[in-house]
Amino acid sequence: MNNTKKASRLIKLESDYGAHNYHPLPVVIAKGKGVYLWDINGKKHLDFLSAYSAVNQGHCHPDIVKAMTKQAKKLALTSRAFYNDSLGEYENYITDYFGYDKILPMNTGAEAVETAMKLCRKWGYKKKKIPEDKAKIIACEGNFHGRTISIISMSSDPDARNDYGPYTPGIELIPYNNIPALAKALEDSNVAGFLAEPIQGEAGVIVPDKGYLRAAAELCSNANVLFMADEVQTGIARTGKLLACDHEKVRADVLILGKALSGGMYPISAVLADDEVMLCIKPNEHGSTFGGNPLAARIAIAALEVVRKEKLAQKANTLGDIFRKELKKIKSPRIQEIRGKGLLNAIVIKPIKGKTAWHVCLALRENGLLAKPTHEHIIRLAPPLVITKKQILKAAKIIRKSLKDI
Ligand code: IF1
Repeated sequence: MNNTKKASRLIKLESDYGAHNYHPLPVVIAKGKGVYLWDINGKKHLDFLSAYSAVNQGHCHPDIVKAMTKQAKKLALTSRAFYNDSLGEYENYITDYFGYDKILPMNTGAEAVETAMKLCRKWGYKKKKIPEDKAKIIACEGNFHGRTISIISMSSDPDARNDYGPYTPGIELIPYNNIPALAKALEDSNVAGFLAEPIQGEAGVIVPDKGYLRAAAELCSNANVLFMADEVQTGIARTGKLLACDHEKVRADVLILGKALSGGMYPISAVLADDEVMLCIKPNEHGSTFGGNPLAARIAIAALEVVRKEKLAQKANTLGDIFRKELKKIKSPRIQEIRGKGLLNAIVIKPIKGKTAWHVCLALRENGLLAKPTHEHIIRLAPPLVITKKQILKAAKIIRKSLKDI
C-alpha cells in the first residue's frame, strides 16, 4: 500500500471511529526528532507548532526519553495513597527552580487551572474571609485556559463556550490589557483572584502593553487578591525568559504550568504557590490518580534540566528577535501584522480573493513547514526552542515562498 493511500486510510479511521472535535491539517505524522516531524510519506517538516508549546525541548529529546525509559521500567504509578521515592525529590527540585514554597502536581493544563481556581477560592474563604459561596475570580476576555466546564464558563469564545451551560458562577470577565477595568473589578471585596495569561496564546499571541503585568500584580496585591498567572503556554522558556512574567519581574501568587513541563513526553502540570496559599488545602480536599506520579516526577526533572543546560530561554530570546526581523522583511499584501515575544509569534493574514490563513498553512506544508491557524486569520509560529539560527532563516524563507505560492 503506498503511503498516500495509507495516510487516507488512517485519516478515515479517525473520522469513522474518533470524535470529530478537531479539524487537523491534512498531514499524517509518523516520527518526530528535535525541530523536525516526518509525515507518513517520509517528508520532513519543520514543526512550527510544537504541539502548542508542549515540545519546547524538541521532539523525543534523548535526555527526557532516557529518564522516562529508566523510570518506566522501575515504577510508574503508586497513587498518592503511598509515598514514593521520586515525588519528594521532584517537589524539592521544581520549587527551588521556580522559587516557590510548594507545588501541587497535576496532569493536564486544565486540571492545573481548575486546581488554581479551587486553591484561590479556598484561600478566599479561609484567609480573606470572603462570605461563603461569594468568592469571585476575575478573568480576561479572549482567554484560553482549557476545556473543562468551569474553565469554559470563563470563556468569551463562542466555539469554546456555546451549548455547554449552565455555567459555573463566581466568574467575571474584563478586557485584557486594561488596567482601569481591573482596578474597577477589584473594588469588589469578594474577589479572591485574578487569572490571566501573560501573553494570550489562543487569542492569537496578544502581547499586552509593557507594564501591564506589573500594574496588574500591584493592583492585586493592594486589593488582597491572588494574581494567578497561567503560564501553561508562555512558560518554560517559550517567550525568551523562564516565565513570561519574568519580563516584568512579576512573581505570581499562584503559578500554573503544563505542556513543556514534560517536553511533550507525558501530561504533566503543576500549580506553585507559597505556604500561605498552598496550605489552605488540607488532606483529602483535592487530588488526582496520576498527579505527582514517579514517572512524571522523573520526566519533569529531566525536561527542566534540558531547559537550563541548553539555555533555551536565552535561545528563544535571541532567535525570536531574528525571526521577527526576517518576517518583517517579507513584502506581502497578505501580511497584516507580525507580533510575538521570544519564540511565541504570530502572523495575522489578510484574506485576499478568499485565500485565508488555512490556505497559507497548506502552502507551508507543501514547502516543509507545519503550522496551524487560530481564529481563522492568525497563524501561530512556535517552533521547538532547540531550533538553530540556520533553521529559523530557512523557516522565514519558506514563509516568504508560501505567501507567494498562494
Ligand atoms: C486544544 C488552544 C493553545 C493553554 C493555556 C491552559 C491550557 C492551554 C494558556 C489547557 C491549552 C491547548 C489546548 C489544545 C490546543 C492548545 C491551545 F488552541 F486550544 F488554545 F495552546 F492555544 N492554559 N492549550 O494554552 O491545557 O488541558 O490542554 O493540557 O484544546 O485544542 P491542557
